[in-house]
Amino acid sequence: MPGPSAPVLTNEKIPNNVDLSSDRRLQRALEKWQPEYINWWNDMGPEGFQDKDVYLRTAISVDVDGWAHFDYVKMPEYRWGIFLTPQENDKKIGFGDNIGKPVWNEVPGEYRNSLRRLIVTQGDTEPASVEQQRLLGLTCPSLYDMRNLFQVNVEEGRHLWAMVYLLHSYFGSDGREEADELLERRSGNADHPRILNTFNEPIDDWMSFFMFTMFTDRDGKYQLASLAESAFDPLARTCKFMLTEEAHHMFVGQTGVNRIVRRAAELTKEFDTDDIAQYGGVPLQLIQKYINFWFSSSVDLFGNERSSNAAAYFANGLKGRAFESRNYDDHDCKDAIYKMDTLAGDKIVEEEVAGRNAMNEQVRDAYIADNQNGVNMWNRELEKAGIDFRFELPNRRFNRTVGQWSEARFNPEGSLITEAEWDKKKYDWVPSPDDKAFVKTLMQQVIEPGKVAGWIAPPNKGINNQPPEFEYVKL
Ligand code: BYC
Ligand code: FE
Ligand code: FE
Repeated sequence: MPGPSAPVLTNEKIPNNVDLSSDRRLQRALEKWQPEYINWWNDMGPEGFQDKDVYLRTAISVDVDGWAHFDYVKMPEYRWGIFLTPQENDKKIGFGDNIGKPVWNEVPGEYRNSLRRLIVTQGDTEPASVEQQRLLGLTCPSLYDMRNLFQVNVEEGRHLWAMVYLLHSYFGSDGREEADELLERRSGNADHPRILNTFNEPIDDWMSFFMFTMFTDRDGKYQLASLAESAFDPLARTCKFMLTEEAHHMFVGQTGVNRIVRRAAELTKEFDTDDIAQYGGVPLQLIQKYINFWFSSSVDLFGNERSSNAAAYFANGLKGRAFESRNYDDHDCKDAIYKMDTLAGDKIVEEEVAGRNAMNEQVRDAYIADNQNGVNMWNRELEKAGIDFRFELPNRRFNRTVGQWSEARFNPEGSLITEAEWDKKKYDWVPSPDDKAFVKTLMQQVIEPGKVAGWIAPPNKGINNQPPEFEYVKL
């Protein structure tokens, strides 16, 4: 519940901390886009629950302690706002050729196309994920989970607003056109798909949803953190605030999978078998297959191992590495060397690559390490239960569709295999049609407050200090 000193939502049509009302042209342009956005939300947003009251968090400022306001709201009436972290005095560019020079508050002409492209690619993922998840409310394992789904969805909607604000403010009529197109592409549509591969994959069961929020939203964390380093300061400031919301999305994934693992461990012990499908649990092997699929797809999202695009973004200050100042010493990288595995015929050999050309791979390294921490937590759940099975992240070469490893087949350990071996084994590694059909049988909607479906353990605690049995959605 909001404390007595919590700030109240403003009456402006578009809540913001960017003094929107002082720029009438921009305000009018965004107010014209707003009904288009609402149309898109009504068509492509959560199916079946648009008129229900949902207990949601709304960003109302960027104050560390007071940014989040919790209350019941009908999703189409959610106050999607524009919030940038405060401008810092004398802020300097932190990496690349322009290091030490003041950050930019306008878009330099020579970087206009590159920046627009980065912003559009980022923006495109946000509505894509809402489209991918639109039917999940119909099969939610609890009201608590349904609420978390909708929370993630409205915040991805706000992230779209964040990018559209930049396109409208800084990119003139091309920016407005791009903003319109962000509402026109559709996840999974053969003729008009979303830009990046993972955002065209179906998310039609909750196993996939939790894996996506674990692995794919974490790509969001690393990409946003990379853009938060940008010399184009409005982009940096908007991404910095988006990261605040992102933490909850990954929490949903991390704890969601953890609860599936806990339930699986309970059933394994209760019936003294790991064949727990017959008792309505998700076998650990099957959880591993979902990990393999969503991790490998998300690993694709970092782009080519060697990228001259990424080298130019870095040199020019458009996009750094995630947590550039905190986690790296050399912020120039002109003379840096990065040692990278490369496929040479049927051998994997180490090669030296110019550091700036290896930016995508460096961010991917950090991303993989972060995921490993999450997997370790799931394994502790198994350890506590006295079960020997352990989850593993597949090797980064496994099941790739982008970059050098997409040119051959690899097993989860990362060894080169033949196409024939892949065909024979692939459904030992990623979910088969039968696996998906089984998972579908588990996806039965549970909506009684405090009750949870049989394939997943209840949450440890509720949201915003409310109890788990709170009426998170009024049906
Ligand atoms: N699928 O030189 P390369 C999030 C294309 S998630 C399809 O390596 P670059 C969220 C690439 O576009 C965060 N195509 O590219 C999470 C390029 O195309 P062209 C999203 C791909 O630029 C959950 C070509 O391959 N944000 O926020 O170095 C829920 C050559 O590639 C893919 C961003 O991605 C792919 N996976 O790196 C909601 C940040 N990967 O030029 C939200 C902005 C590459 O040949 N984007 N290609 O037509 C970027 O920084 C870069 O575009 C990338 C790619 C890192 C994605
Ligand atoms: Fe997002
Ligand atoms: Fe997210």
